[in-house]
Amino acid sequence: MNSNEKQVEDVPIDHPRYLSLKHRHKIIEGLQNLVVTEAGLIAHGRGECFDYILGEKTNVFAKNAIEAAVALLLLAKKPIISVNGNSAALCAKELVKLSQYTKAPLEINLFYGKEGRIKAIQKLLKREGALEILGIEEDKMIEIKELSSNRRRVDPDGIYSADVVFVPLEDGDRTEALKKLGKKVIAIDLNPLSRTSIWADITIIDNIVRALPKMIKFSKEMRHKDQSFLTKILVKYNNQKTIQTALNFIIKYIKSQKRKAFEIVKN
Ligand code: PTJ
Repeated sequence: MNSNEKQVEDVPIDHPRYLSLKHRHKIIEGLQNLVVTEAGLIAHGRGECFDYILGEKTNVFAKNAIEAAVALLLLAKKPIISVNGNSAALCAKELVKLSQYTKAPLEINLFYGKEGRIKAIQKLLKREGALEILGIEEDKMIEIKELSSNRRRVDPDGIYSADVVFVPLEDGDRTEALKKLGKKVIAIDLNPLSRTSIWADITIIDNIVRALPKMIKFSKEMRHKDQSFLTKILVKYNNQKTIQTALNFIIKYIKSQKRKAFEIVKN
């Protein structure tokens, strides 16, 4: 047992922040296995902070976005799920399941292209049953000229030719580039003000660890529905409203927590 595994064992199951600590250790384990990059730890911390002020639950605006996201994935002609280090460390199993239900292949696409990371993520996804993984053949990759980061290198059979790209948890420059290429983008991001959130067509403002199991549940239920049923869900959906509702929720939530904190201090 390594020191991280020992620390996980030491977290008591009745600890008020048990789940949050468990996810932290998954990210640390990912760092030790090369799946996660050092900056991924910082990204996770930023996510935790937003999760806190979202009440650490899937709010109604996130649930509506999840339903619309699944409808869009099921309606897509060529959907793709982009996988990075943090999403693989936290939710490899769920990504594989979602890929199976929505028939959207998985493509590994990393911001930090460190030696051995693609192999480490590939191994993790395979262990969870992934059959087809794109983004792993160096020679096959082509570049998106709208993007200068390492993420510009994409698979011609995946992100490059996809009409709908699902980007759980990532940095903002790519969503903007994908939109410029005429693709529809679905994002999961706890920060409603990030560039990813603002540029995406559908922004799921929730923690990936809660959002993905719900996406799987919706896709199981919705995958046999006809096109007009799925289209109606999309037509009703408004992403600007989602972001505004999330921001209003945060303001209200912080005010209510402030009142609670004062009551505790007074008593
Ligand atoms: O594995 P790589 O090399 O592709 O790199 C991945 C990271 C995440 C390091 C890279 O994409 C990055 O630096 O991302 P940013 O710019 O820090 O953005 C990450 C976004 O994800 C932030 O807006 C966070 O609030 C959000 N976030 C972090 N953890 C979660 C999350 N959103 C949903 N669920 C989370 N668990």
